[in-house]
Amino acid sequence: MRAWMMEVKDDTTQSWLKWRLHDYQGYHHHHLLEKAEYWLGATDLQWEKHWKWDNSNTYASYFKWLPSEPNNYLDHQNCLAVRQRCPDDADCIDYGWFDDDCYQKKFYICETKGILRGVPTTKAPRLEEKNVDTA
Ligand SMILES: [Ca+2]
Repeated sequence: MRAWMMEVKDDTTQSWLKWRLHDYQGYHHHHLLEKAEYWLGATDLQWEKHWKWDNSNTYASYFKWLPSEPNNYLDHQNCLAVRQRCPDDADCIDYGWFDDDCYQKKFYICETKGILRGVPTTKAPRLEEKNVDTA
């Protein structure tokens, strides 16, 4: 079955992702997950500051950036990721977004068409967790 890097285009999907990652972490209790960062499927590689979802080839209009993000640090951060680990700011967003160097190794989240809570949908994200750094 074809799968692609997850696209988060609205608050419902963002909330679902947050809930699912909390659920996953609660289940596994693995130290690697405590500070885990996960790639999503958007980049601004083609046009700086214009984030495009890769699979649907559409520019993002919904964002959930962490404070001070995206910062395009060293002019070298063009891929989109989420993390739970927050700065101490009161306004920190749990599993908010940040940009990072595309060559960094992180977990990543893919989605595919499938079944979500028993309801057939055309776009039901399903988590597939893999640590690419297991070699
Ligand atoms: Ca960038």
